[in-house]
Amino acid sequence: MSTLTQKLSRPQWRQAAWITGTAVAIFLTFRWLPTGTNLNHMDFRVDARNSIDFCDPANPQFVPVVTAVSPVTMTLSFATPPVTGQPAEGTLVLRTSSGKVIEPVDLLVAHTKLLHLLIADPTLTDYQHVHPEPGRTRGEWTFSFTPRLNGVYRIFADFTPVATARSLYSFVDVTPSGSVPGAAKAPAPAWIVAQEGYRFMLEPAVLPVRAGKVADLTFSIVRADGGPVAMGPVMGAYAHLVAFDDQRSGFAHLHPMETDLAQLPDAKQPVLHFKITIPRAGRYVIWAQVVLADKETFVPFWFDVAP
Ligand SMILES: [Cu+2]
Repeated sequence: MSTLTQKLSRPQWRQAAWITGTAVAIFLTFRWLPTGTNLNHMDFRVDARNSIDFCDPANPQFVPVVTAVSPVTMTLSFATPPVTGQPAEGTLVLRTSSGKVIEPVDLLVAHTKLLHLLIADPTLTDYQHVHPEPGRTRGEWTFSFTPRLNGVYRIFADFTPVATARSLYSFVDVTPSGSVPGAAKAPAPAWIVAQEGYRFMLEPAVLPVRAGKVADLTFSIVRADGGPVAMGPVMGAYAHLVAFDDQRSGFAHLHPMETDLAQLPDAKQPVLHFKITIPRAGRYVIWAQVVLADKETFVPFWFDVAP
């Protein structure tokens, strides 16, 4: 009989048994408790040369979502087929390249939401930004949007997996039936837009904006009547900018340098600063999203990027 067993008295044995039992119970409890995401970074790996690069929020790049291979596919279904001009109730499922569905527990909250949908019509004159909610079935997300124009709508998904902690994207196209008369047409390039009693300005520090060069943008608003501009937070910032190329091959999601919501922008002429790098020359639109006097407002700035 080993020396240890000889040395331990009955109470000591009982104590050792208690400690071991408790340790096993704690271990099993932790094993049993949901540990958050069951996905790991391998679920987000794609063996393709042109796979999507995870995006660094500090240095927003334009991501060619359509041409790059994403490790996540998005499927979409509607309660009833979408019709132009009518609300469409959609259900989407995100699946990793390993076939696993992506649930709320698998995503980090980014800009106050788990999942962002950026929706645009072919002319990029109907841009909408919606936030799906988890559906009743695991892996399902539900949302609603009203296509205002004709043609093939592109729905980009923007999310941040817990497993990678970096933004990732996917997209799907949907064609509402029905149509509205007339063809929408993108306006001419302009860095100043008058809309809803406001003047919106987006000023690049250097013109023209050149491909591959960081562009410093200053966004500001004044009221046409000179009154105060009541800006409210949207997705944890005072403005969000989303840039698309006119082919909708991808986008860049920009957030202001001014991240402290306690720092209210100037009431007369609020000013926010952004950075963007656009890899290729061409025609682009930046949609600015702000909340003014509690009303969500979207403003398009069309511009050309020089080679
Ligand atoms: Cu969002």
